[in-house]
Amino acid sequence: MAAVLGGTEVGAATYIVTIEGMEFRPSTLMVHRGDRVVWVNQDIVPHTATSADGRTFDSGHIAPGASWEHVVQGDGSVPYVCTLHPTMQAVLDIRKR
Ligand SMILES: [Cu+2]
Repeated sequence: MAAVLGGTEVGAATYIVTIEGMEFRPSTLMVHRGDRVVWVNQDIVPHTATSADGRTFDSGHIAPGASWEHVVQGDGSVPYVCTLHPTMQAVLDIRKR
């Protein structure tokens, strides 16, 4: 379940994706364009959140205990992975506002 923390622009929200147990939680997150997503790494190893196309977004290494945030652009279903552990897969489902 994603947490909604409120927004910095009208209508925009902030969502948390927890990385824990070698999984992105939630594995599918519905957001709107312009929303902020924060990936929080609660594992003891680094991870990344990298769009499967390698271009839409790429966190680089997120250290244990660290986080990375990104304002969502684009549209539609955007699969992403951890490049360090390719079995870690999840999806941002991006809707138009
Ligand atoms: Cu990983």
